[in-house]
Amino acid sequence: EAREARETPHTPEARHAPDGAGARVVVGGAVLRDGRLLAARRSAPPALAGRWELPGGKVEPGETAPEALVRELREELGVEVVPVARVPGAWPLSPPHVLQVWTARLVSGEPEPLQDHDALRWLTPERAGEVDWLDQDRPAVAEVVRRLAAE
Ligand code: 9L3
Ligand code: MG
Repeated sequence: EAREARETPHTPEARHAPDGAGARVVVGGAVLRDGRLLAARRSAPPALAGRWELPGGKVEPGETAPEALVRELREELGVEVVPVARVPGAWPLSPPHVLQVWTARLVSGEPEPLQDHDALRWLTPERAGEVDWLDQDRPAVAEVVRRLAAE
């Protein structure tokens, strides 16, 4: 019973720990094409409008993160992507959400800002720092850019 108490995430810390039990995953996609990274400017909510992100959204019950990414990018941008690899790390959003990022290959469609965004840009690694990324996306973007630049 003592062991069970230790392993069961009843504390706020456990619920809100990145990747911990109880965390709700938001998946962002680092969509790549021809050596460029897709950035999307949020139009909502007001607190985030104007900031740039790796497009994506909440993983729903019964979905894996890559499945959610495919669905979100279809809904938000009208494109088909194939998730490639998880970018190591998990970044806290407002509790209980945490951001995980996957690289993804664009396989069909031309991205359009259909919902939640009002602008898109394809950034070369050199220019990835030119947009005002959401704070939580910055470390993942930095890692993706390091990999792109090394290619
Ligand atoms: N969020 C942060 N960075 C991202 C994404 C896709 C999402 N790359 C944050 C913004 C919202 C929350 O996660 O507060 C849920 O995202 P959405 O479902 O509104 O896209
Ligand atoms: Mg979204």
